[in-house]
Amino acid sequence: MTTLDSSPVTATGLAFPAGFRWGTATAAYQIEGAAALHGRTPSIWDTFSHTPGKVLGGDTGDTAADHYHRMAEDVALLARLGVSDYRFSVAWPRVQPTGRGPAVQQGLDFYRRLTDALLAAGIRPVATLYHWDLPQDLEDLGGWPRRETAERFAEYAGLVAGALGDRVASWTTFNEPWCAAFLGYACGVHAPGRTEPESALRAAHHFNLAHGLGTAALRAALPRSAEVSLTLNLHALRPLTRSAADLDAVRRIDAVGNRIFLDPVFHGRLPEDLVHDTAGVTDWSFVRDGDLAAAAAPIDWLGINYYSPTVVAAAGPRPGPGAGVPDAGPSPWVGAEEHVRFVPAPGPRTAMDWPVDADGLHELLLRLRDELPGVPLLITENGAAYADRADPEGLVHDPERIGYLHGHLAAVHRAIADGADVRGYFVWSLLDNFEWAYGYSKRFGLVHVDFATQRRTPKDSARWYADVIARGGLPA
Ligand code: IFM
Repeated sequence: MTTLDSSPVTATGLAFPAGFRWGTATAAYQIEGAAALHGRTPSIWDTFSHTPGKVLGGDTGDTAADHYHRMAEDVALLARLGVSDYRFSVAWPRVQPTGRGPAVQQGLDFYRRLTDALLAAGIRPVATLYHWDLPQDLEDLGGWPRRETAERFAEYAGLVAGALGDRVASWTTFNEPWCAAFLGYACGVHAPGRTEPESALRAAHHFNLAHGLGTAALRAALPRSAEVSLTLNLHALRPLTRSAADLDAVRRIDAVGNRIFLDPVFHGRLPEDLVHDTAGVTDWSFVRDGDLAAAAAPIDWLGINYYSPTVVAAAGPRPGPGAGVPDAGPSPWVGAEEHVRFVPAPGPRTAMDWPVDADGLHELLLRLRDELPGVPLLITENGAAYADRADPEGLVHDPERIGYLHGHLAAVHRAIADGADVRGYFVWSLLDNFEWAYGYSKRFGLVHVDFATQRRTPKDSARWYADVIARGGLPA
């Protein structure tokens, strides 16, 4: 298999360490389609996307990028990129439809075929067990705010590891539990669309618990050499000013955005200030003895998903009634919402309206270098959406994405030079896909997908990334 027109390997500009893992990432609901095939039952995202008004344009993941049927073509695209690793997620409702009981073999067979094809192409499969698609049956019983969901997850983890552990050596329990807990249960812009602040805190705790129980289940089912990890979308926070009030606003967002996961998973404790800040919402009595020790089961690396930094300031005086300020709707920042405001960062923006700021990634990596010594890091997602179009020759020119990726890879390189133990980098995403509440309106792929025909067209950024991988770094 030849790589995508990469230029010959010449002198490198910024060389990455030998063995650096180069990859791309996807998630099941965003690409697979085949939503009702071979025993798969609805997940919370099927229900949510089929609820009018929840997803832009009424888009659903019913067909998505039809990866379920085009898996071989997509693995061939990965091989042409020359990646060493591919990060994908397993759809829980495809392999254990009701969230309990035996696995559906046809569901597992899909992931057996996928991982076999990856291994045949010399690509290491990196399997994420949960990228937001909870079986609807488990949500109907209470979802993540209910403790039993964590126990169900551990059973599911053991079941998938038992089936795929002979071919998958790299595992991640959860992708971005912050989004699943707070966007799903506090502000409701993600599935299951609930707006219950206490439920969001319960969900966050049960994600930590499920991560720990799931890690134990994976270790029990996998060979000792297997890696177990967790991926967090840590917020790279900056105060607007160095004032005490702005620094306190950052502390609050750090507690409910970052330390709510970092402290249990790496230190076996809850952040005391978070417990204090959220006292009006919950007494945290749902945390039982032993839960935090379970959450702190050792892992092999931490995955970081980074897109842009967050600038935070203290909230100003609240406008009085009739001040003409629109109601912003429920906030995901439980316990902090009254005290903080978010300030748009300056500079260029992606199609998501997210600022392009690679320094935020460097800052985050140095923070983790200092706070989590000895924990290897992988950038499990980084990328950008732009309004890509195929030109009459069928080419997709995406210079902004190349600029974005180049800048962020340079930031990773700088962080490594500064002592951060970063072992790999995965572009989000391989393919244009279902971007959650934005439906198909945002394109993150290295490969353009025409959703009417499912035709795949590698963008210029795919050729650029293949060249970076072939060189082992950024061109001078
Ligand atoms: O598409 C998502 C992905 O599912 C999780 N991380 C952020 C991406 C872009 O929004």
